[in-house]
Amino acid sequence: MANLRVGPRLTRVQQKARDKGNRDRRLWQKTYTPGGFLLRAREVFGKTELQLAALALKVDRLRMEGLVPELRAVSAGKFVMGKDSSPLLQPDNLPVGEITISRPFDIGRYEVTNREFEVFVRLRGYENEEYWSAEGRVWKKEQSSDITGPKWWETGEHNSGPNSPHYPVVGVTYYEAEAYCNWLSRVTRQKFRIPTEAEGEWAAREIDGREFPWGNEWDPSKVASGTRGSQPVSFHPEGGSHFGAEDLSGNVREWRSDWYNAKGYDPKALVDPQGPPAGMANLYKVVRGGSMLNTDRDSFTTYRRACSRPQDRNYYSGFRVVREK
Ligand SMILES: [Ca+2]
Repeated sequence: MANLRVGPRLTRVQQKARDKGNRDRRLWQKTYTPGGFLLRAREVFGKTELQLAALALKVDRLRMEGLVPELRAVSAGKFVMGKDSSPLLQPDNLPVGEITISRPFDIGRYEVTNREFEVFVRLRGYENEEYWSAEGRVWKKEQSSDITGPKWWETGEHNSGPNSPHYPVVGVTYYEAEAYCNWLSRVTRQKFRIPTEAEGEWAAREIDGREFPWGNEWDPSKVASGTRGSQPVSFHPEGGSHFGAEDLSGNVREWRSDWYNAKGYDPKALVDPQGPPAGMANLYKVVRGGSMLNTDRDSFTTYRRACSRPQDRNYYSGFRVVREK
């Protein structure tokens, strides 16, 4: 009988190597979904985050984008921040001043989603202290049990957790949002952070000083409002801003990096304002945009301010990122 075997005879060692190569290829194909790649690579190959980051960047930079929230470009520019002629005048909206945003930046098209935040959680971002500010580490230590994810992450309440991938992440303190940005910066070697109040208002308001991100007319159909729970982030594209960021008003309210001063803005801080310095009895961070719990138009104006303690975890609060250029 003729020998029907095709190809050279493989030694046992070569067969093992071939089988392992096939397994790795299958695994690679299976896990090559955005974000999923890093998760599986860590679980299966036991690589550190920095090794993974280097690998991901080397292998395919474009696919890495799946890890990064979708972004929209925002130009530098000047705009009038604050409001002095609202029927419901808020003293914290004063003084009105022309603000310069000196550098263009990118802003998240949407609020950060559970799906995006899940990568941070599963890569043990909560356990890795280097992503956390000193205040964030203190907050974690003060909790009665170890914090390994946002509030309601495990139970799935309030559209939280991995079973609600396209909903905004909620139940995160300012510190958790900040740690996520630090982690994302480390993994991508780019600079991500929480927007300043001025950056967020500029991204929503643009040069024409509009009342709402989409224009001057109040239209509740353009905003996630008056619902008991949050909505998936892509539900209101018609409510997007000039720069293409959506849900800047409504859905979940969003952390800003500035400390809040109820007496208003610093009249001298006119170029890239950062808010009042820490340590001046500031207990609250700025939050912006109103949430799905609100129904009145004023909550959704581009200039309306609100505040929250940085350690607060609410089901109507989340955040979005900016990326520096
Ligand atoms: Ca929002």
